[in-house]
Amino acid sequence: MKFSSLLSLLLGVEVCTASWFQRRATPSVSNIQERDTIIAPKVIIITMFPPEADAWLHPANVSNSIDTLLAQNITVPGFAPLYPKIHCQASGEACLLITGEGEINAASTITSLVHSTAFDLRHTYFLISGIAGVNPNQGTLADVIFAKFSVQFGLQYEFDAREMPKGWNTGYAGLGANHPDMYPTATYGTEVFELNTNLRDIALGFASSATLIDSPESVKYRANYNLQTAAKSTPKFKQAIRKPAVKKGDVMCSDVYYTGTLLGESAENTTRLYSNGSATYYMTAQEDNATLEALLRGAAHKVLDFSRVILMRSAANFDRPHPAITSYDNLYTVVQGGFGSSLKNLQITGTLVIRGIINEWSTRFEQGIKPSNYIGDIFGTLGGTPEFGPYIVGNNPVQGRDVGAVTVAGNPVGKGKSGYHAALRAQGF
Ligand SMILES: *[C@@H]1O[C@H](CO)[C@@H](O)[C@H](O)[C@H]1NC(C)=O
Ligand SMILES: *[C@@H]1O[C@H](CO)[C@@H](O)[C@H](O)[C@H]1NC(C)=O
Ligand SMILES: *[C@@H]1O[C@H](CO)[C@@H](O)[C@H](O)[C@H]1NC(C)=O
Ligand SMILES: *[C@H]1O[C@H](CO)[C@@H](O)[C@H](O)[C@H]1NC(C)=O
Ligand SMILES: CC(=O)N[C@H]1CO[C@H](CO)[C@@H](O)[C@@H]1O
Repeated sequence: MKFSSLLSLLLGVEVCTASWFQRRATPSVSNIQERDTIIAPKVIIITMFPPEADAWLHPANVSNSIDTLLAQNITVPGFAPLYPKIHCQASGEACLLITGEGEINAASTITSLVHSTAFDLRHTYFLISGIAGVNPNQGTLADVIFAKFSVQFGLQYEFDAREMPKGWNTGYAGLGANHPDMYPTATYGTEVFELNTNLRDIALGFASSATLIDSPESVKYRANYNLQTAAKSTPKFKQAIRKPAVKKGDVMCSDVYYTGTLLGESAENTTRLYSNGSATYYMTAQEDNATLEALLRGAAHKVLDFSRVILMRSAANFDRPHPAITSYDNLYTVVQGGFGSSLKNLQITGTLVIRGIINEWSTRFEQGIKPSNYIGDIFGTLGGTPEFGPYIVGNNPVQGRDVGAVTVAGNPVGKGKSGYHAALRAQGF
């Protein structure tokens, strides 16, 4: 290629970039300039796809539903191509956005929100509101949970189960680990997030007065989980066969939409392992730790307050089959009837939470709800010491702190028995 044509190519790219920028940026800039005030929402509802949003945007006949969220539609540069706008009440008190599904969409959209000049998010509560799969050992169709932890399943090594090493119960092991039971030795920082439990409990309190919706199909379908194994007279899935309820529970997030008993159990194990036994996998999600990572980065720069995040998920389907059907049937053939009721239950319970926050804004919520537990990520990016993760011996890449631990053969090991054994295994003992 001749130099001149290279130059013109480069210039061409430049011109292209400029016109792209003008085309894309102008509408949003003028959107921002047309308003004389920056919006400081009290609550932003974070949904992932249109059915979750529609439950809020068109809340027909729900008593006490909040004022319409379609009074202002504001384009935010960087939002998903399919969902370019955030929707707000006329007052700006509550807004709603759709991230798009999966972790990449969630992280990109929330990062764009965090850096938008149209909003002041410093006092905003974030209500993540999405449907989920449910672990029948923990809960049932149409349950609504408020989470303390979100754990990331995807950051693992994976063998196809047909080729997995002898003696393994799953094809997955943590990054850097040489066995499924071993704590990962490589951490990306997004494996585990912990949220403000004082706020979680207040939200749960508001939501508990809700009368949850259920469907006749779900009533019938859940009963299948009552099947008893020959050896035992008590049902294996006690929680799966009760009526839907509002509960505490943790989220396991994965881009892969898996189905089946073994992957479900593997996710239970990973959730326990990554959180050092603190988290229990109750609901699935495809976005939450991406959303939480983007919010955490905003919080690290004081753009928003990570103690104001509420994670709510409602069960649309079971993650694994009942004892009489296959995993294939669980995904493809059975009618579980939880989709509509889980969507509705998020809106019913979430409305109580939002009303609670707005009603007691000046007396309680404006100044924030102080957490009494650790909040943040595995690195301790926001300060404090997580009860999970490997960073306790001055090896923290963000904080470099040293909170003391024992050493095996010159190598640092974690607190407790499992840390000790993991370190031994890692060294070939
Ligand atoms: C916002 O968008 C919705 C459709 O998504 C529309 O019905 C509504 O009128 C819009 N609001 C305004 C103020 O334009
Ligand atoms: C989960 O962990 C338990 C206890 O260590 C083990 O018995 C089981 O096989 C594991 N399940 C899977 C699918 O890895
Ligand atoms: C978590 O467990 C791992 C081993 O499983 C250990 O290395 C680590 O130190 C533990 N973290 C904390 C905070 O106890
Ligand atoms: C969030 O968690 C899921 C499931 O554990 C994981 O696959 C994903 O990579 C995590 N996302 C981020 C951005 O860390
Ligand atoms: C089922 C139900 O209550 N439907 C009502 C919803 O609200 C509209 C408008 O107020 C009524 O016309 C419906 O009867």
